[in-house]
Amino acid sequence: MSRFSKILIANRGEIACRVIRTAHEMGYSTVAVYSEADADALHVAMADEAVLIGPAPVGESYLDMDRIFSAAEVTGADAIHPGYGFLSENAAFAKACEERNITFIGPSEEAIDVMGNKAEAKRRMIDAGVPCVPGYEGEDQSDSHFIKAADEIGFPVMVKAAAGGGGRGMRLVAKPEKLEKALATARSEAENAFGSGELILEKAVIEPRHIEIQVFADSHGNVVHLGERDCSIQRRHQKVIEEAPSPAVSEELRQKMGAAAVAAAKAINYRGAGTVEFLLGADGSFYFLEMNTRLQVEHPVTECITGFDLVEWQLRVARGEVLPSLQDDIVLFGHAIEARLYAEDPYKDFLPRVGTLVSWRPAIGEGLRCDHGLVDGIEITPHYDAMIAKVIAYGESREDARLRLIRSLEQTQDLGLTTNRQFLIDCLKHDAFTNGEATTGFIESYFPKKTRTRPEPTKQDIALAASLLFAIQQHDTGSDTDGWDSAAINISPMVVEVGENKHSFQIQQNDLSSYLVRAGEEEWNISFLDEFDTEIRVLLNGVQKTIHFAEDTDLLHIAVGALTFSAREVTLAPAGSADGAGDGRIAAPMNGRVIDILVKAGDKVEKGQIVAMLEAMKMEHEIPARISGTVTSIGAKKDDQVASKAMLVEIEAEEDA
Ligand code: MV4
Repeated sequence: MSRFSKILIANRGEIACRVIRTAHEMGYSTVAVYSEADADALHVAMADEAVLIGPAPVGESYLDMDRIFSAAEVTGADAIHPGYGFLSENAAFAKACEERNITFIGPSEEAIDVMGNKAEAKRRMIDAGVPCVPGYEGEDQSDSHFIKAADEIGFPVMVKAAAGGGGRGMRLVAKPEKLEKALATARSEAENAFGSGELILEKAVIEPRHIEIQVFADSHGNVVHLGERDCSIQRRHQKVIEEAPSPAVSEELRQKMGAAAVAAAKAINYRGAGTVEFLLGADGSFYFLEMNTRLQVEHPVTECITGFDLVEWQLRVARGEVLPSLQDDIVLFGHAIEARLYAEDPYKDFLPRVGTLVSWRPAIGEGLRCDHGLVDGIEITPHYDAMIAKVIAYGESREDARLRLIRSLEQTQDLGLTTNRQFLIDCLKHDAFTNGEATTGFIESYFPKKTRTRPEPTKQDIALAASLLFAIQQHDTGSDTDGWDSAAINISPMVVEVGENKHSFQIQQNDLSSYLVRAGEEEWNISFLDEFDTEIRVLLNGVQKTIHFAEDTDLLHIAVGALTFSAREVTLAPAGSADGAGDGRIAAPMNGRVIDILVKAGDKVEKGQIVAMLEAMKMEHEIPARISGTVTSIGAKKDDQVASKAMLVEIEAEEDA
């Protein structure tokens, strides 16, 4: 049988890390490949060896077979795991591996090929007795034939690209008079996207659930199924939340769908991990949709409820072993839910967001799992998928898993990056999901664009940020220990910018780490207790809580509960006018005592001229004017004890400066 010892993972991100973990556990050595954009990625660090295969664009790196094969050659890798996406369902790649005597950890070239074409796949499934949506998948591609077929099927119908997948090139047609136009656009879209204009027709199933069955086959003729996953919560054919088992599938239905999926795999002589996708109608009828000939993103929920490691199964099958468990020994227990964390903005039409993940702390705890390939400071670039992590929770019941997953997402720290974390929490808390009633229409029905609003921090949250910014500043300048004078009342103005808005506070320091923060009529007593890593315990008006923070140049990213926001101090920032009038406000740079004010109202001053002297941190500080102009007011006098940022001198800029 095929023996291998060194596995190259032709992928990146969380799935590369996932495969490497099991490969190492089983005693294999591993080779990572990476693009220039991924030099600092976790999968590169985890693998025994790593090879740079090219620049960031996928066509010149992860999709380039030649570069992958040369990485295998220089490292002596004798097996390739393709992960998902990229080359995982590329029949030519599977074939090329075989030709080079490299074990492709996946199905045969032929199986990939059959399932790559919807029309061909459907014909094979119908022959195998797998239920398919009534439709037309014949060779006659003329409009007249499609029109006749649609009449027989009955409207509404779906027009789909035979070479398509994941909803691309798909059209819902409600009325006969709309069919010709839909055929024309679908045909040209398919031509452009897949290089083939071949179409099929299907009866449209209304508001279906997306149920898929995990299958596994070895090369000795054994085929099993590992139950279903419900992937109904999607948007634009991108899965968002998946679970196993499905709340809509009874044991009886599971047996039927499982048997159909096993029949599908047997019909094409399948080997390895595969997923048979079905649409499930409200009446319990189910129809074959397509088969994915790879390990899927959402495989962890199946691992949770079966107790199996599916990557281990893949490697065992690839080296010729019999499946570790046969159907009678496969029992499902408990419930698992996975949420996909995307770097995207749910409040701006789910636009992908790039940027630096300043601080990343996945939640840990009983029944929790997080699959990711992230490290602090990693750049999320536009070159690859926006999915950055999968957060998974397991529990005895669906409700146990749901509650754990919500808490896990609330505790996950993804500071610095815009993600869909809060949106995932909102979905998981929605009644339709809670009751197990979500269909593929879930997001459109319950979270339409106009109802999605960004959660905003409260004034109290911002007061907390203001006091933390203040405390960090004092710590950084050393003035928390040297400049603080218990005899003086130090009240500092503090203006904090969050998004577009500025918020003004007065901060009175009561103790080394204790502040009274005021904004108008409101006030908060804030003390900082213990600090650990990126966590700080605060006492806020008598209630202790933990907040998380990370500094990113002048921005402070802060998480209070599930809410994350970023704040910046702008107390001394120019008012914003182009003439820099704000520069005329000369403030104390730190807490201290005024030695002298060297100007008076009405004086003309030159830029750079010393206008005040301050004693702070046991030193004298000369404070210069930042602009030339006329002194308009004086804010302190000799021997005053002043707080950081207190106004000392105000200067109006020269007219013709
Ligand atoms: C359908 C359908 C209704 N009726 N086919 C979308 C992805 C692609 N794999 C097939 N898809 C659909 N095919 C018939 N005959 C509805 C969908 C569909 C869908 C399927 C699964 C998950 C989410 C979906 C969202 C919209 C439409």
